[in-house]
Amino acid sequence: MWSTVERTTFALSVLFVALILLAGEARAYGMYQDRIPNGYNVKDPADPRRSWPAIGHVTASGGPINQFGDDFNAQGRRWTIQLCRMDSDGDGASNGEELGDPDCEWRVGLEPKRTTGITHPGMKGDYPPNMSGHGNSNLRSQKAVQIKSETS
Ligand SMILES: [Ca+2]
Repeated sequence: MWSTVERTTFALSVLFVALILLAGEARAYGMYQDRIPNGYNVKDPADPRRSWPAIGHVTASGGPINQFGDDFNAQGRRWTIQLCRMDSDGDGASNGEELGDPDCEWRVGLEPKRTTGITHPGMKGDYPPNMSGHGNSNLRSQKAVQIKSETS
């Protein structure tokens, strides 16, 4: 059987490896925050005082990939017009509408068109203000009319 010293050494080694893996995960999503509009402005829908840096994951600090993360990966981990137009969480608001790039014009380094009212593109039920959400096509058409009247 293992001595106390061996058990302690093993436990510390496991802890060390876990910390390195966690730090690696944090760095990974930190890098991707620069690649989407308002990547640093996404909040926890349950507590808007808290940020949600791991936007492509099911928790604010990481964990399994959510649908937005899957779509982001499928686009080569870049903000593309296709990713912008998708509604990853199926709430009726496109990823671009949720992240302040409603016209899908944003590129890395630019200021997004909107920096307030940012919502989570990977969590259904968190959608921009003045939007109906829930994927209701009738409500989506009302939104389209609203956007059209704002731009004309
Ligand atoms: Ca959405």
